[in-house]
Amino acid sequence: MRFKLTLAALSIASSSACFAQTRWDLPSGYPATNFHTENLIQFAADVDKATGGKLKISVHANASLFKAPEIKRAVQGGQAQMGEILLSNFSNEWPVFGVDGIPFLADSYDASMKLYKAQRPLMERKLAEQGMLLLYTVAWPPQGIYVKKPINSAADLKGVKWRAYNPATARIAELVGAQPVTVQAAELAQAMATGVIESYMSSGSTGYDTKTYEHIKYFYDTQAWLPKNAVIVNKAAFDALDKPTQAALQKAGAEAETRGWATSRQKNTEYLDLLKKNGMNIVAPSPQLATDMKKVGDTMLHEWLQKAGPEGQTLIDAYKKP
Ligand code: PCA
Repeated sequence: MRFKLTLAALSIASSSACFAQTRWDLPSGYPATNFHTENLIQFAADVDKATGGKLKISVHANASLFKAPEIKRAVQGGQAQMGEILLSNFSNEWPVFGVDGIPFLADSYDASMKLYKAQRPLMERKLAEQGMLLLYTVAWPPQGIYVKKPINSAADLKGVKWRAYNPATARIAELVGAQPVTVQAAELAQAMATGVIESYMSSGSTGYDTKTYEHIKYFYDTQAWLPKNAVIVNKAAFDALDKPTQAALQKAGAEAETRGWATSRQKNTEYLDLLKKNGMNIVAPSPQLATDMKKVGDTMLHEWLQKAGPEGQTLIDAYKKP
């Protein structure tokens, strides 16, 4: 008996020595069926496979582990080893995080990718200062206006209860005279059901995820900007991995980025079709509404440049360079 126990203890000790398994948490703010989350799950499966099960990443969808605006700090503090954030949620901390939330600065997938390339080196530096790594980003589909009644101009949005998801969408509300209330995606369906909000700007993706068509019948396809989610990693947790595991994580991240951008592009039209099937009117903005929203964008770019200073100007110049 004693001999057996010793052998068992020995075998456990030796197996854990050559097979140390690491478990990471990956909080995200969006539902499990959202394309960003599906991409994260695929990423985690790829890492599991590439490391032979050495690094197990658990994706916690729909703000179940941390509320969306808290995920960045959780990763920085090591409460989560990695996480998915909406970059423009952090524009008050540092304007560069919010450059992809400025209306009509980059309003197509190609422009958005170009903006990302100009923004990425700056973000890598900032996140490194904060003890984190930028693994990858994926753009949301272009943002349009969900509203209960038909609108012809921005003036028609006056006094409307408007859901904001970041400082930029709150600023848009102020500029058009709507009443902003900040509500994260995980609470959006409830905010519509209880009448807390009656309008908002977002993608077809979030409109579909939250069954917006049950409460709101119009989507004005302004294609105003494409905000990005970013997947970030705690640097100390990363450094504690062996080299092959680090390489596997980075490779799976790069693949998730390519796959995510392609899926976003492809699903954009699918989501709009699904909304239509569920009774939503997908409307092209009138010339007046388009002009009004463009003006809002011009004001916000001006305000952003004032806040971001020379660093911001350099970023915009790099983006605009042909
Ligand atoms: N969906 C997220 C952010 C941008 C988007 O398309 C949301 O509405 O919260």
